[in-house]
Amino acid sequence: METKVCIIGGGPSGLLLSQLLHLKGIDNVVLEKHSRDHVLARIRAGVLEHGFARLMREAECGERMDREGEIHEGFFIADAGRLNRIDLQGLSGNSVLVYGQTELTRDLYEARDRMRGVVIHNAQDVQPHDLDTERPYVTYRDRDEAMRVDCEFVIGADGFHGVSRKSIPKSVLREAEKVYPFGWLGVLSHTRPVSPELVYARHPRGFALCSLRSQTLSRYYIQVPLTDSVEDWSDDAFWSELKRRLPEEVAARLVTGPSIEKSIAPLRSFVAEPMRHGRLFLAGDAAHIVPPTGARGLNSAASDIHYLYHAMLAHYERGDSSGLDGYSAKALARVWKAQRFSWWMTTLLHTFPDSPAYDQRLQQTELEYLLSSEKAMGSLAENYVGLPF
Ligand code: RFL
Ligand code: PHB
Repeated sequence: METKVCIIGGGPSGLLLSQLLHLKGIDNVVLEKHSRDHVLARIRAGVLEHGFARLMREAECGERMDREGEIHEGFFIADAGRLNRIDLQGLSGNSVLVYGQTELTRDLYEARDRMRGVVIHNAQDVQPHDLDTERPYVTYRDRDEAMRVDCEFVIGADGFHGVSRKSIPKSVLREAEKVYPFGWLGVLSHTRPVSPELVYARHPRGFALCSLRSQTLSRYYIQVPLTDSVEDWSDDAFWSELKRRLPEEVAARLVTGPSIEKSIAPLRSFVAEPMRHGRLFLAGDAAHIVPPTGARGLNSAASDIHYLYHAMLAHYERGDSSGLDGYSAKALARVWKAQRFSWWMTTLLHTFPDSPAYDQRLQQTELEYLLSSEKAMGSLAENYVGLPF
C-alpha cells in the first residue's frame, strides 16, 4: 500500500490528524493495534479546552460535541471541609468543555467512516523503517499476512506504550520522567453527579475528584497506593472512602450506584525530546504524558496536532518545510508548560506518603495563598482553560 502519511495509533491524536489531513486532500492511513470496541472501552479524559473543541470543529467533527458537551465556567477545590470555587470565566475570560474522550473518539471514527478514510484495526507488530531516508515505510501483520505501507511521513500517535518513540535511536532521544508514589482509582456510574461542577478534594486520607460525563453519568476518582488493585475495591468500599474525603455537605448529596467501569491509573510525568526524528513525528501521549490532575493530557495532544497539521499543509501546499523543521521545538515549549502545571496541581492536592512536616505545611500554605490571591487563582485559571496555541 502507498500513501503520503502513515499514522501509527488510532486514538484521538491519530484520528484527528487523519481527518484534518484528509479534508485537505492529503492521503493518509491509520494503523491501530486494537479493535475499535477496545479503543472505545477506555475511559479517559473528560475535560476539554476550547482549543481542542476548535480543532474538532475544523475537522468537521464538532456537531455532537457542541450539542451534548457541557460548558463549565468554574470548578471547586475542597479543603478542610469547605468548598472554594475557582471562577474560570471571571478569572480568565474562558471556560472548558466537559465531553468524554470516548464520545469524541467515536465522533472521529464516524467521520473517518463517512469520508471512507483508511483506518486499519488489529494491526499487529507495527514497525516503522528507514525513518532517516526520503522514503520511510511501515510494516505490520494482518492476521498471518505481512503488510507494508510506503509513505513520505510517519506519525507516531501510538500513546505512551507505542512502538514509534522506541524506534528513535537511544543516542538521539532524551527522556525526562517523574513517577508519583500513587495512582487514581476511577469509577464510572449511571448516577446523578454530586455537583454540577467538578470538585477537586484535598484530604489527609488522599485526593479525590468528582467529575462527570453528563447529568446522568458520574466519574469519580480517589488517590490509592500503587500496591492496590481494582479487586481490592468493592463498590461499597469505594463509595465510603470517597465520602470520607469530601466535605460533609457534598458527601451528604452523593448518589451511589453500581460501577460500570473501574480502573487504576498510575500517575506519571514524562517528556521525550526531540519529537521528530527524520521523517517520524511524535504526537500526543507517544511523546509526553502528565498526571491527570490538571486535565492537560489530551489537551496537550491537541496543540501537537494543530502544529503538525499546519506544518504538513505548508509542506504539501506551498513546499515550505519550515513548520516541519520547527515542529519539535514549538510543540515542546507548550508541552513543558502543561507539565509544569500538572506537576504543580498534583503536588498541591495529593497526600504524599512519608512527606516531611515541612513539606506538608508548605502544601497547606500554597493552597491558602492560592485561595487568597486573585492573581494566583488567575494563573491557575489561565492554565486550566489552556494556554494559547
Ligand atoms: P492514546 O489515547 O493512548 O491512543 C494511542 C493509540 O495507539 C494505539 N497503539 C498502537 N497502534 C499501533 N501499533 C502500536 N504498536 C500501538 N501501540 C498503541 C493504542 O491502542 C491507542 O488506540 O494516545 P493519544 O491519541 O495521544 O491521546 C492521549 C489521551 O488519550 C490522553 O492524553 C488523555 O486521556 C489524558 N487524560 C486527560 N486528558 C485531558 O486533556 N483531560 C482530562 O480530563 C483527562 N483525564 C486522562 C484523564 C487520562 C487518564 N488515564 C487513564 C491515564 C483521566 C485519566 C484517568
Ligand atoms: C475526568 O472526568 O475523567 C477527569 C476530569 C478532570 C481531571 C481528570 C479527569 O483533571
